[in-house]
Amino acid sequence: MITVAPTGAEIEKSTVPALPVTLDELVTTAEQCAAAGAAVIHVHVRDGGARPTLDLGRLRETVQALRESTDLVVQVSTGGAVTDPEDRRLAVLECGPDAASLTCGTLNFGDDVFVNRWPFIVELHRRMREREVVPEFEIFDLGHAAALHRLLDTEGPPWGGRVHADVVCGVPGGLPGTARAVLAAVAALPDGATWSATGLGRASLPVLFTALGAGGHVRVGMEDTVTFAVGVPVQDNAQLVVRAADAARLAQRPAMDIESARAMLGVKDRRRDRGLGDG
Ligand code: KMH
Ligand code: ZN
Repeated sequence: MITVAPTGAEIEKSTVPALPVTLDELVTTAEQCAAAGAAVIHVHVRDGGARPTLDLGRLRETVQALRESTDLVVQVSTGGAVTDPEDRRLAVLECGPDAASLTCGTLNFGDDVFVNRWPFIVELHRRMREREVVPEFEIFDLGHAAALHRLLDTEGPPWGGRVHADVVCGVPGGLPGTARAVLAAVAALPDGATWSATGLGRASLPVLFTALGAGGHVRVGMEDTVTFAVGVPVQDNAQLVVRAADAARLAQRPAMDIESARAMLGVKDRRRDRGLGDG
């Protein structure tokens, strides 16, 4: 399963003009990435000035537009930017997504701190279950895998009953971008969990190949990677999805289609909400 994370909250449009920040750019990106083999889109939105925002109206409009234009699983970020307060991050769940990220602990994030207090993690988990939203548990460090065990032991399974985690490597302050780090984190996940892996920057390819070799799924995109090769900027998100799909084919693990991904993650089918009357 290929997830695309096209935008993120950290990269500036002024330094990376190919970053999709408007609704039109995001929809075009989603269509291109779905055609290239992506099954899930991890969504951050930007405001009119291309700054990260958690504006609920903009999020709702985005979820709706992505659902109308593709069959991709729409996963919104509850991580936001490191400056976003907890109440705004919780409110993201009101935009009607299929899935949402749920980061399982605090870590240094470059020069900043990405704060995820235990009571906040529990609240996100409870609200996702109430709203029938499937979490993707973000594991930026080994202790986050231990926190995931604690969460499931004390609060029970997420909505849909499946546990899917994303191992994120290469954040300065988190897991390094090595095969060994990916495998250590995966070994610490709950039994039966499915997982994907994400590598930032120069960690992209080692992490991609490790995930393919170790039976995992992959996340790629300009949230994490804006350099395609030494000295070569990424052209667009589809280029990264094509590379991941090519690598998966080479590994004889071709990209999972969207319907299989929906079944694996156990997402609720909200596509009739798109108003096409197609049931
Ligand atoms: N932007 C990071 C602070 C997520 O989307 O859930 C958090 C992040 C994780 O990107
Ligand atoms: Zn994100």
